[in-house]
Amino acid sequence: MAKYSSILVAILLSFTVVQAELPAAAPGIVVDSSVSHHAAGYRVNGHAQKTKTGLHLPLVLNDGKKDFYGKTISKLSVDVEYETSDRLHVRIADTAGKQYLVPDSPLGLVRPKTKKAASHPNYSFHYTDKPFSFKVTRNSDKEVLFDTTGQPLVFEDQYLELTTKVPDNANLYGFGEVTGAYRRNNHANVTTLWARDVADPFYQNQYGSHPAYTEIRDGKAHGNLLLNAHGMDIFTMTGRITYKVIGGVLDFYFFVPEPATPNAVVSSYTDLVGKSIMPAQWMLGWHQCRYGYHNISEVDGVVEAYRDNKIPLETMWTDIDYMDRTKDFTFDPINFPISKVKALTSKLHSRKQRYVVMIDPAISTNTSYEPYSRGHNLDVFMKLNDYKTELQGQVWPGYTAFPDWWHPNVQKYWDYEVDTFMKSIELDGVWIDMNEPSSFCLGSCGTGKRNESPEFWWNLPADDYVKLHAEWEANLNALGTGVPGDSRNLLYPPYVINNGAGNLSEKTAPTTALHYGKVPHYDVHNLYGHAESHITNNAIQKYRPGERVFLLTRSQFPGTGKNAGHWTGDNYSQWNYLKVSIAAVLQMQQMGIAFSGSDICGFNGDTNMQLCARWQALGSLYPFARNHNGIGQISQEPYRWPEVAEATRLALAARYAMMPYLYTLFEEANTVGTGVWRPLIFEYPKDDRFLAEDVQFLIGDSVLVSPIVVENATSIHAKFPTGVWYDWYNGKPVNGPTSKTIEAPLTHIPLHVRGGAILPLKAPKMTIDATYATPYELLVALDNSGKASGRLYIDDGHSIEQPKTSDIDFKFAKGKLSASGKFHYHEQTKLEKIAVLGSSYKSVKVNGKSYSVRKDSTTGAYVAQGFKIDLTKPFSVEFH
Ligand SMILES: *[C@@H]1O[C@H](CO)[C@@H](O)[C@H](O)[C@H]1NC(C)=O
Ligand SMILES: *[C@@H]1O[C@H](CO)[C@@H](O)[C@H](O)[C@H]1NC(C)=O
Ligand SMILES: *[C@@H]1O[C@H](CO)[C@@H](O)[C@H](O)[C@H]1NC(C)=O
Ligand SMILES: *[C@@H]1O[C@H](CO)[C@@H](O)[C@H](O)[C@H]1NC(C)=O
Ligand SMILES: *[C@@H]1O[C@H](CO)[C@@H](O)[C@H](O)[C@H]1NC(C)=O
Ligand SMILES: *[C@@H]1O[C@H](CO)[C@@H](O)[C@H](O)[C@H]1NC(C)=O
Ligand SMILES: CC(=O)N[C@H]1CO[C@H](CO)[C@@H](O)[C@@H]1O
Repeated sequence: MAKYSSILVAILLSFTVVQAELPAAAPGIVVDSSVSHHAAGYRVNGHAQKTKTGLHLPLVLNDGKKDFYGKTISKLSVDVEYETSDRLHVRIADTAGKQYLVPDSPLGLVRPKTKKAASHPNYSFHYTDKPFSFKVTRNSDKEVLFDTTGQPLVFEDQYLELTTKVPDNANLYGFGEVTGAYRRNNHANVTTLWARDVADPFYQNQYGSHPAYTEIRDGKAHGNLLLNAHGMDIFTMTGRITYKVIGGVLDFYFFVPEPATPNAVVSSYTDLVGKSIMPAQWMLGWHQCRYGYHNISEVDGVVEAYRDNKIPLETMWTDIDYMDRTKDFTFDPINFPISKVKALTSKLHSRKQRYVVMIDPAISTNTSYEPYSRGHNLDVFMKLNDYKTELQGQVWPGYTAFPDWWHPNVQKYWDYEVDTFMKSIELDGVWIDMNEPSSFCLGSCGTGKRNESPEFWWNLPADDYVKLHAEWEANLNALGTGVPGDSRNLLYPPYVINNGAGNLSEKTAPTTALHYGKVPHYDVHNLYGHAESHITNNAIQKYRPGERVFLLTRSQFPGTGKNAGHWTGDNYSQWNYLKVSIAAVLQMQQMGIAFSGSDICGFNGDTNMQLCARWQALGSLYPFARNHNGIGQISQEPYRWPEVAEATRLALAARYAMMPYLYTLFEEANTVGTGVWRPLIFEYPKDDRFLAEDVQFLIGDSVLVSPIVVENATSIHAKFPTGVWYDWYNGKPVNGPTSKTIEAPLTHIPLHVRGGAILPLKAPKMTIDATYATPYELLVALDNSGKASGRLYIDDGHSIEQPKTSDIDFKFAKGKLSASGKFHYHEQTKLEKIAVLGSSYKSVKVNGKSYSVRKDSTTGAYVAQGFKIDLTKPFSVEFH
């Protein structure tokens, strides 16, 4: 949830004093003065050494200017590993090994240790000796993908700088988490990565940090990851990308798949960082939440109202409202007494519905609060730079301690708290918020005053806040700007990244605070939420062994997708936020966090009927679909307006009908890595019309969505890729490539099915369980040559281990539909309906028996039914 109103944001901005000589300026202004063009640079010292996995190059510093923003490190090692045929690893690190590295698995990458160099890689690595520079090229067309020639290389303890040349109009996608257009500005822009609790400002640093991009050049794609968790500014300027990083090493991975498709880049990227979590089927149902439900009867009332209004509801949620004085793992004894919460979860479970609540990392330091004393006794909280005193920041319950996810006791601690809590109400899933981590004060404001109740800064008169802030700052400064034994200035590193909050420690833990092993928060800040998602996922697995985990996290890093899903944070109930929610979800798909979505109808500010109707329709198709509202705003459950209710019923009917298709896409995200939602340019990389398209998009490769994101609009001028596209509702074909105005009255979201696709479907019901109990249907959408194909993945829908699964390939050609593949799952429901778009038929022969085919006047399809085809073995049917 958000904590700032816009007035307070204005107060905050008045604090953003920028030191004039520094290259980064206030958010929103790019000042990329490349002083480092005078940098000494490095040269290869002696000979390159061939290693088992690639190449080792020792570097030494040239003569010239140094110590720009830290202490220059004169001896470096370049290690080049030809990890796989499509993945190259180039690490430029200090030879002494003192700089912080992103930890290995489980927090870091999932790669097995490379034993020998890939024998026929798709790329080549080239370097020059003096000054040292390097290039990565793609072998198939000799294209230069990354090139540091003639660009400075700076390597200091608190400042790394490296530049690659790119084409002047490079099509760059990624560098998230950012709110804005999907294709990134390639002319003059800075993307700052420093995890931050803020309500989705455009083009500023926010909750997650992904120093990775995909570039599409002449229809071909490649990708890049800088595996570094430090604060950084990434400048995308005409003709180049410049990284300015305040610590760690230059650990680059290049993804060069063949064929060079954007989807293959995502697949290659997620081979390294980890594949997206496999959700249980119920998680793909509709979710309802708000911050500001006053009591459990109000929550129960929402559940009943959904039912009365015949709108599907799978999962009911509660924000921090349920807690006793906003303390984790507690229940408000008056408004959310545990017995009544338990009664609600029991009722939900009896109706095959679920319940999820929020947990924050910050633990109240109230001395009579047991989760605190247990954590304190296990010594699991973050410390100040004396490595003794607990850090005490401020979050919702007042002064709080922050679990150190790196502490050897923390898993045991969190397992107990999470398990006890979840058991107490048979909770189905957990939502972790505020894990950048967010803190409402600067420094350790609670030290020595844990039993007082601090006021929230935004409730203070501006003058008082200024005084209080000065006091916090003085206390923090008094502790020193670093940690003993580390010469770095951790509070005020000389290079000032473009952090929208100002100094690095604003609104979060101080960068001088220590984690286990005396690791300063400075080095792991961007990993904090990611680490929490790992520890929490483990804890939930112990609570329900063998069951897939429902976990949603706000902060993320490369690889978080293997632990959790993500919602895009505290957006606003405004049309521009409806629009950019699409880019935000596409960005998460590319980063391997397939289970993602935005707060439907908007979080901050009041929504309205028209906006909510359009958002419900689009949001019903988000990979993770949840209506969520802020405190103090008008109610926005879909049944509050008849039009919104109708838009929701229609769009959710499409989602629930497509559930087997959607679930199959999630399985692909979990195994191959491809997105559940895909930008059109990822499927049609040669169609330049789609380079900057971020309103229309695809679900998988077969369903085109053309949503309305503009106030008062009742149609969209939609672009269609090559081939035939059938209207989902009436079957009318559109022949692409073309553009066409599609009518979209208030309750309607245009959807088109690709000719050539076979979609496995179910009949939509009020819950996922009821939907899955209906028979299967196939929608066969023929291409212009009368062919189609599709895939269906089946398992039990909820267990982590799946000994017996089915993976069915459907093919349709010359009137014959055949199913082959793996049929190991004992599927009970049968295939009872086949609908064909694109050709007319009179009858179909199934198991030697003939059934008539009729034309459905609504959907325009030729429909055969009346049979029961077993999905446990291959079959074929013939249409005549
Ligand atoms: C950052 O910290 C310095 C040193 O305490 C202070 O002078 C400056 O005002 C701070 N900037 C902001 C934006 O708070
Ligand atoms: C980055 O690009 C966007 C979109 O072009 C623009 O709105 C924004 O102001 C730019 N940011 C900076 C810091 O220049
Ligand atoms: C890409 O790598 C694979 C695996 O080594 C190889 O089979 C293929 O020929 C390569 N493709 C190109 C175009 O280099
Ligand atoms: C619950 O909250 C609603 C909305 O504020 C209020 O109308 C109702 O009286 C409350 N019920 C109970 C039992 O407190
Ligand atoms: C600490 O918790 C106790 C018991 O819930 C409560 O009475 C007390 O007011 C709390 N103190 C603070 C400072 O919140
Ligand atoms: C939408 O229509 C309303 C009512 O006519 C009008 O007040 C509003 O300005 C329109 N919005 C836009 C973006 O045109
Ligand atoms: C905190 C913040 O950045 N809020 C922004 C949300 O969006 C509105 C409208 O775009 C902006 O005016 C706010 O500044």
